[in-house]
Amino acid sequence: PHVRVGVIGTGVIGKEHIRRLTHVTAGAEVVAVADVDPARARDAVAGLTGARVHADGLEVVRDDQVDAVVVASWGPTHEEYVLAGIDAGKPVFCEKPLAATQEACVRIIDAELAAGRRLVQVGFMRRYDAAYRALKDVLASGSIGLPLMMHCAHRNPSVSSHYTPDMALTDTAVHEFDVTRWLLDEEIVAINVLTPRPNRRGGELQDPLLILLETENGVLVDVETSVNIGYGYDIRHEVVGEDGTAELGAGSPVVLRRDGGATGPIPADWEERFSGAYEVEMQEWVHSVAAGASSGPTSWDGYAAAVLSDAGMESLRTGAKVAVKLRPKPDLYATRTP
Ligand code: NAD
Ligand code: ISE
Repeated sequence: PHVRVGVIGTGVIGKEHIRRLTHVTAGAEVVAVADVDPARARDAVAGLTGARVHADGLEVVRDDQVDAVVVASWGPTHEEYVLAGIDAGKPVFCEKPLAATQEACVRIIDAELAAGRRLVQVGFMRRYDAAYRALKDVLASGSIGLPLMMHCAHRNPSVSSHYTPDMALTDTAVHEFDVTRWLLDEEIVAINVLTPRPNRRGGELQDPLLILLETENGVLVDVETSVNIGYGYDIRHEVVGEDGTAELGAGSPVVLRRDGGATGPIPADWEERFSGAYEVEMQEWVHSVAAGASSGPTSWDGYAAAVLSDAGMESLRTGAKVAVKLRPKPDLYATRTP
């Protein structure tokens, strides 16, 4: 069946999701949108006949013509819309972070438990990226033995003036928190955030960060976040195993050699690097909505990432390693999703 989608938040990624749902995803149609900036909402559906513009995101959730909701507004506003979606019994695709605090994520989990079913998918799109999926397949094959360490880099060319110091954890490293849990299939038990010499391009921002994670089985993971690196959007991930290593490829199918040098393009931003992943992510979400079965990263995954973000912020503030403790995992989240 055809899924009628309402989109809340029509900024950079909201507009991209609308474009994908309209022109790329099969079996979906955007029928309603809202943004606190009404001009942005109107602009986002300018070419879509029949799509309604609501004054408020809650009206999108309540709209009878909306079967499922995409939340792509600013992080602190997610909780209200996700809870409204669960209350209305409508599936919600929520961009990361699921909510601004772990307490808010617990409220979302409790609402799903009360509803008795999973309605929420969180936008951790790396799980849908072809290179990350291939890396996970290598780990599962056992060909490099047990994983011992991982080295990760998350580099953005620049960030907007709205980017606050906490966002290096809540907005940026949150992807490595999730992908570490997903690749290793175990929880992270400690986090230590170190602060190297700051990059002059970052102004007041503490950038870069070097984040050390420890997992239940003793795997150590280092994560560099550099959000003012200038040269491009660069995502690196290497797993060191007992018998070998596996890492994401450099990305470009073509390397140019001329004038005494070898070069290949580097993506400009997350949209370029992960465009394929967002497409698979949206398609799988729409299929799951049409089938009435949830899939993808859950509220539990959003909660685990939020606990790590909170612990990371404490570590950044105190300079000490912080233990990470999750509440017991409800059975609702026991089955594995992609
Ligand atoms: P953005 O600022 O471009 O867009 C956010 C939009 O939400 C703005 O148009 C704003 O007016 C609107 N908005 C804010 N509060 C609202 C509210 N209460 N109700 C309705 N609309 C509201 O930001 P963005 O870069 O598009 O990011 C949006 C979300 O998507 C964030 O949570 C961000 O972390 C996430 N994101 C995820 C990825 C990814 O790789 N998965 C990439 C970028 C952004
Ligand atoms: C952004 O919101 C994303 O999710 C991107 O994937 C990430 O690279 C960036 O740092 C975030 O601000």
